Amino acid sequence: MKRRFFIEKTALAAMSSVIGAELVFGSNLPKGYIPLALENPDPFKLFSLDSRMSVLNNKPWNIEAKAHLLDDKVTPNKFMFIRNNGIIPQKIDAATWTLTIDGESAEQKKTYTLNELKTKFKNYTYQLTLECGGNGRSEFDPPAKGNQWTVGAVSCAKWTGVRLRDILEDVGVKSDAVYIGYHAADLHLSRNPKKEPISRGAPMAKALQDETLIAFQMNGEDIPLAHGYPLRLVAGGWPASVSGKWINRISIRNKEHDGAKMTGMAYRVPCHPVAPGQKIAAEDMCIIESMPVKSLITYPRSGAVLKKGQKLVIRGHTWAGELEVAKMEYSINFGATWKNCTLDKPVNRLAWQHFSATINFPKEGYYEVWARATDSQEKAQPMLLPGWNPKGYLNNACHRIAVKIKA
Ligand SMILES: Nc1nc2c(c(=O)[nH]1)N[C@H]1C(S)=C(S)[C@@H](COP(=O)(O)O)O[C@H]1N2
Ligand SMILES: [Mo]
Repeated sequence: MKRRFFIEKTALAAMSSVIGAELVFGSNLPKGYIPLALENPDPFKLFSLDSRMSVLNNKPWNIEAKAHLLDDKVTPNKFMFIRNNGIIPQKIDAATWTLTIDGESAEQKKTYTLNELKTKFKNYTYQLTLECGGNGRSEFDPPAKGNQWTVGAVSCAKWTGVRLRDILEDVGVKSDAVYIGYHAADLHLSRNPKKEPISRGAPMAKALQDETLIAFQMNGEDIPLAHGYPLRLVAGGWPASVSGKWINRISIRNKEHDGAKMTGMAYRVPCHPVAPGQKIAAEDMCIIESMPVKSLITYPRSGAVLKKGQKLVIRGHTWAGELEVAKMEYSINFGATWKNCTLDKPVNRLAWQHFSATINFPKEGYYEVWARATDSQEKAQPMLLPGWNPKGYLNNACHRIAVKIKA
C-alpha cells in the first residue's frame, strides 16, 4: 500500500496566509500539487500594489504603473513597477543573509552580515530614479520582443543603505579593477540553480559614486520582497537592471563583467544609429550607461475634460540619467511652439525633478499637451520615437496627454 502523503501543518498555514483564506480540505492535497490560487495569485495582494497597476507578465512578474499613478514626489511602494527576470527568492532569512565581496581585483575575499553592513559603515538616504532600460518599448516599430512597457517602468523612491564605495575600500580594490558585477538569490526561470537570471554590473567610476548604495531600506522601511529584500544595489540614473535585487555577492572584476545579461544583445543599443529593422553585429552593440533625458506628465491623466475658459495646471517629473534637467517645456500645438514650465531642482543628484505649468486653451476642441525636457548638455527629448534598436530600449519620446475643452 502506498503511504499517504500528509502536507505539514506549517506549509498549509503558509499557503493559507498567502491565499488569504483557510485551505479547508488542505490535508487532501496530492503531493506536489499547487493550489490554483497560488499558481496564479492576485499580484496586487501579493505585492501590496494598487489594483490600477498593469500586469504585463506573470511568469516572471512584470508590472508597471500608469502615468497618473506616478504623481507622488516620492514613489510609494504601491505604485512602484516590478521587473523580474527570474523567480523571486522564496526563502529569505535576513538574520543569516550575507554579502560577499570577491573577484580578481579584490585584495581579499570578505563576507559581511547584514548587521555588520548596517553598523560598520555610515548610512545614507537618497531619492534615486530607477527606470527600466525597456521603458517605452511598446511603441517601437518593427516591434521588439520583451515586456511591452508603456511609460510606467520608472520610480523614484527613497533608498537607505551604505555606500558601495565604503565597502569596496574596506575590502581593498586592486589597481587593475575596471568593473563590479552583482550576484543575487533569485532563481532562473528554468529552475536550474546553476543558471543566474541576471548578473549585471557597472564600471568602477559608477560603483564608487556617492549615491551608489547597498540599500536595506526603501521609503523608510525594509525593502519590499519584490524590490530586493533584504539587500539591493541601487545605482540611480542608469538602466535599473544595474540595480541588482536580493544581492549576496559583488565581484570586483579586472574586465567588463560577463554575467548573465551583460553580454550578447541584452541591455545594449547600436553604437551608431541604424535603420529600423536592420540586422546589427554583436560587436556594433554598446552597453547602455546613463539613461537619456525624459519626462512624464502625471497630472491630469490623459483624457481630461475642461470647461471653456478653465485653466489647466499640469505637473509631472523629469530626469536625465547622470545629468540634471535644465529646461522643461510644454506644447499644445503638436510641437509647433513651446512654452516654459516651472522646474524644480532635484532633492539630491540622480533624483527626478518636478515641473508644473498653467495652461490656457484658446477655444473649445481637442488638444494634446506634449512635454519636453532638455538636459544640462542641451540634449532634448525627441518629439516622437528616438532611434530604433533591436531590443527596444531607451524610448525617451515626449509624453503626451489628450485634453478636451467643452463649451
Ligand atoms: N536579482 C535581480 N535584480 C534585478 C532584476 C532581476 O530580475 N533580478 N531585474 C532588474 C531590472 S531589469 C530592473 S528594471 C529592476 C527593477 O526593479 P524593481 O522591480 O524594484 O522596480 O531591477 C533589476 N534588478
Ligand atoms: Mo529592466
